Amino acid sequence: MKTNTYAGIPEELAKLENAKIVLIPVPYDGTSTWQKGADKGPQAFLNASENMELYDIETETEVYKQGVYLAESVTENSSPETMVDAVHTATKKYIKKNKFVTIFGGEHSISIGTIRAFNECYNSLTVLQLDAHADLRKSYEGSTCNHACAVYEASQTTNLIQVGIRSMDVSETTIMDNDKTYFAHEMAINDSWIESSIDQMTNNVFITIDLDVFDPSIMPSTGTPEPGGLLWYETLDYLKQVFKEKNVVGFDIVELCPNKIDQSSDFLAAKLYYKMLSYKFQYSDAEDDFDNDYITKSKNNISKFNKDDEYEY
Ligand SMILES: [Mn+2]
Repeated sequence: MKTNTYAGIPEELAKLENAKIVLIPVPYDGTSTWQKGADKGPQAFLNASENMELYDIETETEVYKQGVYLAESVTENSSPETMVDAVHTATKKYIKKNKFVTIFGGEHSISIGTIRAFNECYNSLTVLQLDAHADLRKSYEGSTCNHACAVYEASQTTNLIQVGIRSMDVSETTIMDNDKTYFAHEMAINDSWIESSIDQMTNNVFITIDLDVFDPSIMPSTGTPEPGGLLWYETLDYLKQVFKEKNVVGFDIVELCPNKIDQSSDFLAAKLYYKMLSYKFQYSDAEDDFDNDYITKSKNNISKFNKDDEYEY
C-alpha cells in the first residue's frame, strides 16, 4: 500500500522527521459479521484523499504543511488478538516519537489496540466514541477482540462517552453508563447532548469514529448501516468544539467498507479526516514545535477510571 505520500503531498512533508502527524492504515476485516470489505477501507480513503483540495476554507489553513507521515500498514491478521497487539505496538511507537497519531481502519476491533496505547500514554483519558452501535460486549464469537467488543475495555479503563448510539444488545445495558451515553433518538430532538457530553470530558480526549455513526444517506459504505444517524455539519460543529475546548491526543476512523459504484463515502471519510487535522492544528504554524505531552504510565493500566478524575484538568 505504501507507494505514495498521503494525499500526494510533497515528499519533504511526508518524511517522518518532518511530520507532526502520523497516519497508520490498518486494513483489517477479520471479525465483521455482516458485509465484508473494511479491509479495503484504507486504500479507498487514501485514493479519495489524493483527489481532495488541500486548502480548508473554514479554518483558512493547509494542514498538510504540518507534515503527514504515512506509516507502514499494520497487516497482522492471524488472529484478532495478535492484530490488536500489533496495532497497540505501532500506535504506541509513534506516540513516543512525539507525533500526533491517527489510525484508519479496518473494522472497529482495531480500536482496542489504539485506545490501549493512548490510555498507557495519557492520564485520565476520555474516549469519545461516535458510533451507531454500543460495541460493549465483553466477548463475542469466542473473542474479546471482536468488533462488537470495540470499547468494552475502554468502558472499564477510561472515561468513555458514547455518542450517536442507536443499536445494541440487551446484555450491553448492564455495562453501559447511561449518564455518558447519548442515544441518536434523543439527540435528534434536543441538542443539549453537545454541551453535556463536552462537560463530561477530561482534558485528554481520544476520538474513535465508527463511520456508521453517520446517516446512511450520506455514508452508505459501511459494514452495518443504521438509519437515523448524524449529518455532516452537526458532526463537524461538534468535533470543532471538542478540538477547541479539549486536548485531543489522537483519533481513529473505522469501518469504511467501500463500494465501487458509489464512492461518495470514501470522500466523506477523506474529508472528515482532513477536517479533524485542520481543527487540531488550526492555531499552530507549520514552523511551531509540536509536543504531544505523552507520559509513560505503568504498562497494564487496567484500573477502573476514577470518578474523581472527572471534570479535572
Ligand atoms: Mn463500532
